[in-house]
Amino acid sequence: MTTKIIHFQVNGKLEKAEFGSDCSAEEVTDLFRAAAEAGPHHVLKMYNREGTVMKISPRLEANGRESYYRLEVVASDLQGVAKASDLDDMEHRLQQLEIRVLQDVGGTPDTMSELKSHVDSFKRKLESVEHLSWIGLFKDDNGDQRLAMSPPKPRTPQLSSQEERQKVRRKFLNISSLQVTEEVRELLKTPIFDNWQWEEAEMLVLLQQMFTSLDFLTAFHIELEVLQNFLFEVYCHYNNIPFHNFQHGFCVTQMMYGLIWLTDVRNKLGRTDLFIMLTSALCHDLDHPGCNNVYQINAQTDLALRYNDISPLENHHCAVAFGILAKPECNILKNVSSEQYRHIRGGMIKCILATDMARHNEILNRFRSIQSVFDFSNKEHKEVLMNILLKVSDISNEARPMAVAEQWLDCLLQEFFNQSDTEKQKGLPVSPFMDRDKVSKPSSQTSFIRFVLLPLFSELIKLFPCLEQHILEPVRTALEYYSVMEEASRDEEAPTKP
Ligand code: BYE
Ligand code: ZN
Repeated sequence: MTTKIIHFQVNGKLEKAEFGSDCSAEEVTDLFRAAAEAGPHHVLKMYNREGTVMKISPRLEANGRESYYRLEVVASDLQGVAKASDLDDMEHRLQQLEIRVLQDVGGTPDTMSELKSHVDSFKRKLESVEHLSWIGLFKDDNGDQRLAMSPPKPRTPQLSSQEERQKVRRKFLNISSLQVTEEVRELLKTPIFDNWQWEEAEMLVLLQQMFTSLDFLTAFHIELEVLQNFLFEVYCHYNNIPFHNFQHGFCVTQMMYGLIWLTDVRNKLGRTDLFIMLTSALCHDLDHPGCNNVYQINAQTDLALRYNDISPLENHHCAVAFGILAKPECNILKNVSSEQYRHIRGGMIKCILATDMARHNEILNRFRSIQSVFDFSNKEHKEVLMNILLKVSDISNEARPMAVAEQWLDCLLQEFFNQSDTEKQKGLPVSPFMDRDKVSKPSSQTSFIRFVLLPLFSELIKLFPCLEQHILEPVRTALEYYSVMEEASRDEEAPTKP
């Protein structure tokens, strides 16, 4: 029999484990479980120096002191933890008990009321996460938790399979010659448009409709086939992730299109500026990996290295956009003069880089300072306005009908939670607003609307008062809705005693 020595770090301490080759898998796991002071329902993960997860088994490779592994308790598998349905049962029993106590004593004792309100509040808390089962908090089978909890792949660009994409391409080309109905063409020009009703091939046709109806094909001598190739490539370069996917790119473009039609920028900005705005909107999140700049920088990803921590994502989205345009069959700019190409490229770069929310105040303040003297013939003024219009389109989900907006919020939180889970696994700092233990939909949205959306939208409305009913009013309604929800959950946390 041989003895194996494993050096590993757990809870900040370096430890050494020794076991014989005749040990069972269970014994080895128990050994590490004890070292990590983990309970039977915790999931353990062992990482080697490269950050690769190692299977905890008797065959675990022995290592030296300098090449110690890292042992982490990543999560509880929630077995043995009460679910809302168990609580229903507990509540029922408590009710029975209450009736009996009432009969015996003639009133509900204080301790009983307290107990009841605890069960109530715990139940609501549980229910509020249970309906978020898509986040992956609840297992739906007893499959291998270790597999289920394997670290999320940092990027899944190929998730929408080649085949699936070709199907979308065929359908898009098939239906692209059909007329979009008058009703849909009008809806496309407003924030009440519901993106959830459309499949990807249809969205591509709607994008084609937007480019066509703004006369871009004529103005920039774009052949329809090249536009279609371009749109399809854009679709292919969005990843299959919860929020920053093709649907988001579509929605931002559609909102920009709406803003162009609802305001008179159509007559005040040139065709080229409108083209820059719509195309930037479409490309502004290309190949988004699902984790934000803070993560890229903290995890020292390839993107952060490539762009020296300066807006790595936005630089990347923009670079991918021009990578698509570099393919002749997709180059919707191939027939414009080199001077015009330079102008469009410069404009798109500025617009896309301005979507980095870390620069939100910088850009909003720049707009504030010129808003009262805004001059449509001033090149700099126009550039700031274009940045603002893209920023507004980018974060304007709450200006959409409630049912449309709420689904988007769920997608966003899912992506945020995925990021914070990865951060926890890698021992990186976790942003509190991404922590599933700390955020709730109402509290995040009331602050976001109060401190981000309303100040931004109000500034734009000073320049375009007609936008008030289209974007400011729905956002105010959303704020009321979330405030009521927030108030209700606050009451729940601090039950008022009789
Ligand atoms: C932003 C930055 C990056 C990605 F958690 C998305 F409260 C966003 F902070 N967007 N886009 C729309 C949003 C929204 N962030 C929030 N609400 C939105 O409606 C707030 C977040 C849920 C949180 Cl700003
Ligand atoms: Zn975006």
